[in-house]
Amino acid sequence: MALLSFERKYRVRGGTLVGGDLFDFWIGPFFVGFFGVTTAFFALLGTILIFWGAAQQGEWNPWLINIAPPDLSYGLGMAPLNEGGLWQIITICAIGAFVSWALREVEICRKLGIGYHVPFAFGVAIFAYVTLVVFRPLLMGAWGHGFPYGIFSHLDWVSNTGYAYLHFHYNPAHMLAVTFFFTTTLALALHGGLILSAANPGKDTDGTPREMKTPDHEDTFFRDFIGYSVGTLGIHRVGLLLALNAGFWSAICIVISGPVWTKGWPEWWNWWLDLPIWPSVRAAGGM
Ligand code: UQ2
Repeated sequence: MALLSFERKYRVRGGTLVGGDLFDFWIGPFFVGFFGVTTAFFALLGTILIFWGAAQQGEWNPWLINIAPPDLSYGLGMAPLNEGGLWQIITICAIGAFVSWALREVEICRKLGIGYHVPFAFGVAIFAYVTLVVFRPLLMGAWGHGFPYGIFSHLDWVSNTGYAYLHFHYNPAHMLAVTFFFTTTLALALHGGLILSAANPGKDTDGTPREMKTPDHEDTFFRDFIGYSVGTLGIHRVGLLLALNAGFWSAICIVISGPVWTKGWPEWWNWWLDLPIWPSVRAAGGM
């Protein structure tokens, strides 16, 4: 792939966290760096182990491949490879690859002298994953509480885990997470629509194409519409805030299920009925 003319200016040495100049080079358009090497290592090893595990089981239907965590009886110990040990090693590879990927983002940010917002945002996604497969299993005393790696098997895990708490939609942190996911899509739809509307203004009545509009048109649309514009920078702050909260509350809603609350989630709402503010209700026939 050809080097774009403006890219030469940004292909500067330095900014690495590890390895000094040793891995400070590009392969085609891709910055490598120490963490590019570790990303490739962990991603490749983890992927190979998934397919090796599938081969051990004789399962070649991609929908049905399933690498399950160890039985609960193994607790927090290591398990034999074909009894969850593979899941444990693959989990280490996944975390190794995700964290390497985030640190490669950090090195690129340092090279360019920009903020760390992208690796921070990816860090929240990593936090949600690690909460599922490390923090919650640790708190509950067995790796078997992690979720299995497989297309249908992970769906079954989510369904079973939800029913174990009777009705997961009554989980207040789950409510927050879902609301943030939906609001993220609302914000992105508004933003995407607004930008494209200004960039594609259509034609005048006589058919001559209109020139692209400017951000003040974007502000004016929302001022006319709802009396308020959050602004061109503000919408990106709102978007990042919404998206990070979606991932964060996802992690919270699962880590409190078990370690903090073991009953059904509908019952959690009894705190409302248990408030000492209600008049006592007499037995039938009273008043
Ligand atoms: C905006 C603005 C943009 C935008 C959008 C808005 C010019 C290009 C989408 C409107 C957004 C508002 C009012 C906030 C929405 C908040 C939530 C929680 C969905 O004003 O400035 O810049 O893209």
